Amino acid sequence: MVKFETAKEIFYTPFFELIYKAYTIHKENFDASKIQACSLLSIQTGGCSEDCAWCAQSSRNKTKMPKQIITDLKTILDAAQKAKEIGSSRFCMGSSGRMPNREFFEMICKVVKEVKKLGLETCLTMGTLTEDQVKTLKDCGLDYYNHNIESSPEYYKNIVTTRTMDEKINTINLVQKYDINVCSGGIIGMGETNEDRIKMFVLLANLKKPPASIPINRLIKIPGTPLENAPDVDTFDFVRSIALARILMPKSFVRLSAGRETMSEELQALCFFAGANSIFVGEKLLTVRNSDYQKDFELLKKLNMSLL
Ligand code: DTB
Repeated sequence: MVKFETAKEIFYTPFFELIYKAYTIHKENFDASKIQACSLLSIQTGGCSEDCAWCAQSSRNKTKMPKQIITDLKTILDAAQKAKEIGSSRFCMGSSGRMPNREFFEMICKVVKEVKKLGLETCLTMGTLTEDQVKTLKDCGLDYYNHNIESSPEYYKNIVTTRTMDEKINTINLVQKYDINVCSGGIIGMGETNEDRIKMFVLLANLKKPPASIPINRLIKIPGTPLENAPDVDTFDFVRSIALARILMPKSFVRLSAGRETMSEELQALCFFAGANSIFVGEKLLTVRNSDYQKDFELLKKLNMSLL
């Protein structure tokens, strides 16, 4: 059981000592010259009934993104093939909405099986799941389910009112019960304090099993969302957050996720040093442009790093 006070002490360790410690732990558990590449595709976009303050896809936000669904299997498999060709090992598929409906769910199971045939790991993110749905996803061979806790339980209430943290944890527990790998992390930069960030990582570390993947996103301030004018995150606090995740969850992949397109190469390098060992590659995240993947690969080359 990780205690908040212990995690806080780690977070506020003198900066270089902190990242040195994170790097040391990283090297003990991983080949620190390797970066995992994952790609994203939004299969159902927009029209979401939830009110997540950061999200372009909520119908309650002024972004007013109409619901769009890719129903054509070939379009999805072409995207997966492209992801594989550029070097991704995992294909992550997103669907907006509180919970998948029956028809969509059946289609997605077929998709998972087909994507796996391409030799890619599969990950889905589509909100709250029932136990039956989790069971079905396991039977389909789904490798990972992404369900972020986003922030501390206390701060979560300020940014989402249509879903509780308990509901989130319930889905995560179900996913773990059926032995599907959990991908869960959060967003830094929604106006939360460092204490909230620390609490988020403590909660993740204290799950029945720490998540196998921990996406750490730096908020993309999307115009029309309530967080469009959120204050900038202090760069060193961001790196401290990465280092804390690495130290508390040494065996998990820590993904430097959304927000990389506005990070300098130096900041990304610092994040890798602090223990981040996974990125999203490809033209798009869910609704927003991603960092240029050719540039990503050039950066890895400059750092003598390569894809896993
Ligand atoms: C995660 O933590 N980040 C990804 C993935 N899990 C689903 C999503 C990033 C989305 C960035 C904003 C957008 O494209 O709309």
